[in-house]
Amino acid sequence: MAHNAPYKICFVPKSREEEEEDEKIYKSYEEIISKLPTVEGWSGKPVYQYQGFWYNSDLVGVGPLAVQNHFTSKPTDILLASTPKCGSTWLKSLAFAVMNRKTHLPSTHQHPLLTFNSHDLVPVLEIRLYNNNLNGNQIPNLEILPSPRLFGTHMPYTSLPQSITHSDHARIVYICRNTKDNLVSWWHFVNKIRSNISLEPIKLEEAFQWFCKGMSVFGPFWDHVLGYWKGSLERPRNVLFLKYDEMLAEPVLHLKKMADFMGCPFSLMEEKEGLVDQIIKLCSFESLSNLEVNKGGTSHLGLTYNAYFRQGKVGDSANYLTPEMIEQLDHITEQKLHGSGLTL
Ligand code: PAP
Repeated sequence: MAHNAPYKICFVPKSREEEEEDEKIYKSYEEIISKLPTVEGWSGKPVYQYQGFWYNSDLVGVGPLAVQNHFTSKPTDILLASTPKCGSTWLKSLAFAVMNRKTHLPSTHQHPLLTFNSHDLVPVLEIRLYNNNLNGNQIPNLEILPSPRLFGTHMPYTSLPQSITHSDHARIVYICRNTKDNLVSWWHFVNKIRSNISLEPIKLEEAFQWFCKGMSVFGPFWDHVLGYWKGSLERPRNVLFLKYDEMLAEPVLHLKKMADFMGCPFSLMEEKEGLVDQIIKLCSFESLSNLEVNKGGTSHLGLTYNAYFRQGKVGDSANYLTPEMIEQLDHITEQKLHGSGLTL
């Protein structure tokens, strides 16, 4: 890709003193992390446990701590949250297309989603913006980004900065997915990452064990989902809780719900003109996965973007998991979600 992802403008050149200051700050976070429980994770790199959740050090560096200390939300911000492999690539595409539909008609041949993967249009706070491994110890200047700003995150609800969770205005759209498909999608993704760094693939049984112990990436999966679920019950005007499986079944209904929640509902005229359907088509698995950028472009992990597009279906896990694994996962899910009012 010849041009830079739009978010890169927030890494403005800094003076030598400012650079040294950033470096000092990141070093202090590294020190905190060096004292946390750490094990060798599924990618062959250390994973550390911070505030009850597991983070891959190579994937996020000290990102979560930097987000907590430096990110200040604006009232117009929208945060797209998920635990990995629940449909964030899709959610980001939809939200970006909805929010920017006046400047970028979904039917235009110049739409940014046709040349950028959605992760480059909606950067993840702790992975793209505050990740010292990725950005050479530079703290970004997010003030420079035009409002309303769209960000992604995989951080758990309970670890988000208070400027988001205590704001009357900032909104969060969370997407989750049924446990079994999440596990299988994650397992495939893990093996793509591993093969990229010349590691042997891990067996499904092993990924299953990691997952059940809560040590999947940004896991425990169930605690992550429950955090946002509770947030959506306590602050329904600020947290919208979506399920990938339901969105695939009824995309029109959910896209309209999202647009309402994001404060940019579709007008009757827009609906009549077919904008809702155009956005759904633009962001469909078939359209996005066949774009040049998503077939051949490379992500910050060094993976080609096609790693983010596998099947895009509900229920594929049945082709991989044994009846025993299904029973065990269903049992854990039932136990964990018991009494919450949530089913997955
Ligand atoms: P991430 O956490 O690494 O960003 P994420 O996008 O959340 O990944 O999840 C990837 C899943 O979403 C994949 O599911 P699968 O492995 O079961 O196939 C991927 O195929 C699916 N996906 C990606 N884009 C779309 C889309 N446009 N529509 C529906 N599903 C999609």
